[in-house]
Amino acid sequence: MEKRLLRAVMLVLIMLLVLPALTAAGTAERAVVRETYGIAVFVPGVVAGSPLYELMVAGTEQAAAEYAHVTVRVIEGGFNQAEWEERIMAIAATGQYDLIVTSNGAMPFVALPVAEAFPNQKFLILDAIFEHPQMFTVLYNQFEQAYQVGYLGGLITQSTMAGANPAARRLGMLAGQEYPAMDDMIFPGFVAGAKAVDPEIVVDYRVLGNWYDATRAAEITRSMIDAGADVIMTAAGGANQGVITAAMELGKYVLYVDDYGYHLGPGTVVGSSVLRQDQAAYENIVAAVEGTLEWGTALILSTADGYVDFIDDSPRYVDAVAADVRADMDAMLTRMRSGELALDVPKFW
Ligand code: RBF
Repeated sequence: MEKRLLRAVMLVLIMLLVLPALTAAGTAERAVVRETYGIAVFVPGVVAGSPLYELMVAGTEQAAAEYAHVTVRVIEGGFNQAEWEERIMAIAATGQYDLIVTSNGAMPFVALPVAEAFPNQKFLILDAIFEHPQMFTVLYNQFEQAYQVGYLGGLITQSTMAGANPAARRLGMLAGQEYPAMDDMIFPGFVAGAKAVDPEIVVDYRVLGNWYDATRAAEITRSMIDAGADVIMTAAGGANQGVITAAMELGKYVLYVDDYGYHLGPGTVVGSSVLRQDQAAYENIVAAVEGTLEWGTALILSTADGYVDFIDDSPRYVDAVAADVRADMDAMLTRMRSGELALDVPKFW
């Protein structure tokens, strides 16, 4: 009798201890699954100074601001590319994020083992192309983007603008790193744009080897200018400022890409060819939250779609560039925006 009573008391005690915990766990799980939509933005590098990363964060925050239940956490992965996969694996392993948003052409391959390890994890990967049922990728036609600034560079080098050196017929280009999109889409687009103005123009193509060393970027820029280049395109993230500083000192010109850049060197930055990555992030995140995004899609967006464009309505552009150069640039841009001049993305993937 006593034994039975003891057992009954024990059972009641156990139920009192365990039941609330079980209920709490159930509630917590429901809260994660039904009440919040968690987004982790994984930045492969650092945000500050990298135009496409700044635009990705801005677009994500804009989408999240429309929903009370959407949370955003921005995680900077730093410049050690060997660590990125492990960092994303750890983010997925928390189970807290319905969506991981990231950007650059290497990220589908970095994310692939994570997708395989976590079959419910979804990824929005911007500035990249890959087909996978857990991913949605967005590639921009950067052949057209680079063609735009290459064309302007070609016009400027032939012009009577103060810093132009028409005898050399030489432009410069600095890339942070070499990778398929840079070597097979951006660089050839830049060359094609310049040569459309004058087939004799050559491009001095240099690679920095990282996305942050502005001091070294300035040295390389001086060397390109010494060799005769008068207009230099820079795609080097946080190191872009070194290119602008050196060109400013020597009275030469810079072509900036991905985001509005005229304010970074008024009179020196003469062109800004942009990608609407904030818009692409915003729209596709809204669709993901609404449950309408078609996973497995690899989207390609061009100038005629409005996601690649050249900023020609800035007073700084008007002040920096001669009127005849702007008129020739405008004629080309009008054709590209309408789709009359549509340039294919080279298949680099
Ligand atoms: N662009 C940046 O502005 N900052 C970066 O830190 C950066 N890191 C990159 C890392 C890898 C592995 C790759 C493939 C590209 C990177 N880019 C970076 C370049 C970016 O994706 C884009 O191609 C250029 O900004 C030109 O539009």
